[in-house]
Amino acid sequence: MPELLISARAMKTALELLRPLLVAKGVKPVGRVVIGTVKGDLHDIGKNLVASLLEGAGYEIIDLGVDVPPEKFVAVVKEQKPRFVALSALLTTTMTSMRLTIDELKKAGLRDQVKVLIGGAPVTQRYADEIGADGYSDNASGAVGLARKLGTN
Ligand code: B12
Repeated sequence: MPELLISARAMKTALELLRPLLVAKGVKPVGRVVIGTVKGDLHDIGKNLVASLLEGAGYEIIDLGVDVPPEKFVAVVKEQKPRFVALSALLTTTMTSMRLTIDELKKAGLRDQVKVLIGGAPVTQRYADEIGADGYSDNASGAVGLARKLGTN
């Protein structure tokens, strides 16, 4: 565990240095992504990896951090009009917040405006299908592939 946390911190610092090189100056973003770890969940290493790879692939990232309630996702989708909402969960107990977030997007009449991507260790394609997410991947480069497949703004 200590080694994992130390390497995550090293990765974060390195990515801050690499960010300006990865994101080519003046290039129009290919799409906007709102990303966060769902309510009740504080794990962010995988979410940060996904955000960094998407950013490197030209997406504009709005990172809401961890423990993000469904209402927050809804409010930001309303305001920022992203193409994608990317949800991360690492606990079996917080996976249910993914379903709640999708339900809240539906209630707010926003579900058709965004593609919802989900991931995290306990999440599966079967769960994605069950809750009506648009895409699932078990890794960060897969998240980029999904975003490309599902289209830009
Ligand atoms: C690191 C860690 C922690 C750290 C988190 C630090 C941080 N800043 O993230 C700390 C110590 C804080 C922690 C706390 C807890 N943890 Co913890 N933790 C882990 C651990 C060891 C590694 C997770 C990780 O970072 N993996 C590395 C990253 C790169 O992988 P990843 O997150 O899966 O992400 C990849 C993919 O899943 C995917 N992906 C991820 N998100 C998304 C999103 C999208 C849209 C897409 C497409 C893809 C995608 O791409 C990523 C890159 O490849 C796991 C064990 C494990 N093997 O997973 C336990 C684990 C997740 N934790 C667990 C538990 C129980 C807890 C605690 C409840 C412990 C406690 N009793 O306090 C708390 C919960 C706190 C909370 N409310 O969230 C359990 C969960 C069990 C379960 N079935 O739910 C696990 C599985 C450990 C275990 N075997 O028991 N934890």
